[in-house]
Amino acid sequence: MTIKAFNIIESTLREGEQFARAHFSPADKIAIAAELDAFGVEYLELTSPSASPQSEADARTIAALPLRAKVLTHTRCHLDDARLAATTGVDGIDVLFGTSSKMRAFSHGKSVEEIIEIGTEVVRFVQAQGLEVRFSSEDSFRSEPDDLLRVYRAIDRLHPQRVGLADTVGIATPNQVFEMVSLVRRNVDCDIEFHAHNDAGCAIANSFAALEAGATHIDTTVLGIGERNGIVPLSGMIARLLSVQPDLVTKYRLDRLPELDRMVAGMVGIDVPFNAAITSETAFHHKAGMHTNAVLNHPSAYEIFDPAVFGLERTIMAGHRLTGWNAIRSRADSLGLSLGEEQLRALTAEVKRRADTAPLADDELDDLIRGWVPA
Ligand code: HCA
Ligand code: CU
Repeated sequence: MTIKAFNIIESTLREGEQFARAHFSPADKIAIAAELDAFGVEYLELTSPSASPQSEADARTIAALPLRAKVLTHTRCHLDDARLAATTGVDGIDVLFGTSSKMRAFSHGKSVEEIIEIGTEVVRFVQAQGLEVRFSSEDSFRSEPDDLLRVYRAIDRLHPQRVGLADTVGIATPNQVFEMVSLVRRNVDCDIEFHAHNDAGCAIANSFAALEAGATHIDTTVLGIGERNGIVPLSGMIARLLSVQPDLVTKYRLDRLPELDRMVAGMVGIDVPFNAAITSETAFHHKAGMHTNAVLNHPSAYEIFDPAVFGLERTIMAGHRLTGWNAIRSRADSLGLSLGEEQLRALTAEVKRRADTAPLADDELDDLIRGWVPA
């Protein structure tokens, strides 16, 4: 199925701030905004100015930067919050209302009619300020589909830029997302945004299913940081699309991803996760003999992306017991040494014997190779 549109609502400066270890200084926020803008995201989403005095000041600062990306802020669906947000100079406001029975019972206590009434008032207010508006329902997948559709249809009649579905608790499966987004697609004319949490490890798969069903905008954060274990990681979403439909992501500066992930990881005091798509330290690292042999013949044997696209290089690990003679030969070649067939096989056996105790560091392996070649 061909995906027609893909826009990123990059929420590191909103959802990302909800990550347990995040506390971005004003300078951090400016650096993140600049890097994401250089990468080419379409939208930046900022914490609500109602959250704290510094959040308000930072929203004004970022809204005033000369960025290509449109700047949005995210608020409760409440006139007071929208009024303040509209004074900050942002291009648009993403408003959020809880539609699930849990939210209606335990949080705001409003009926579907009241949600529509308040939603209409807030959406109209934002539109009257000449700003973009998105209306989203929190916890969409634990809301009654009939309630959701009533709300979305009523809001769609006001012609907002987008309605949003949020899998706030990360409970949805890809098939459920596909069904639900397809249903909403048949019922509204405006664009559709999707926000996926990663509690069950499905955030990227769910967002991809949403795009296949006709969603147009996906929320991401750098490294996926967010509330609990976070949302869709930007690099992961890019990897998913690049492998399926590259035309959707060649508009971005993919070579900036590694630095972007490293920068934000540093700011929140974590390493780039070992299993991050594209930017993990080992994302293009090959180890077992069968793998290294084939990769040395042709990288595409075990790589779906060329690391050069991201400004990266592949690495081949040779000094361990799973190694193969092709990897050892390649290492010897890189030292300018050429080994005969028998020498090579004997050397490989020796590496395996020694590395059975512990892997050899590169310089240990190189010393062994040099010593193996007769002077
Ligand atoms: C939350 C809000 C939100 C909002 C998503 C959206 C969520 O922190 O509960 O506006 O689309 O996950 O529901 O991040
Ligand atoms: Cu969220």
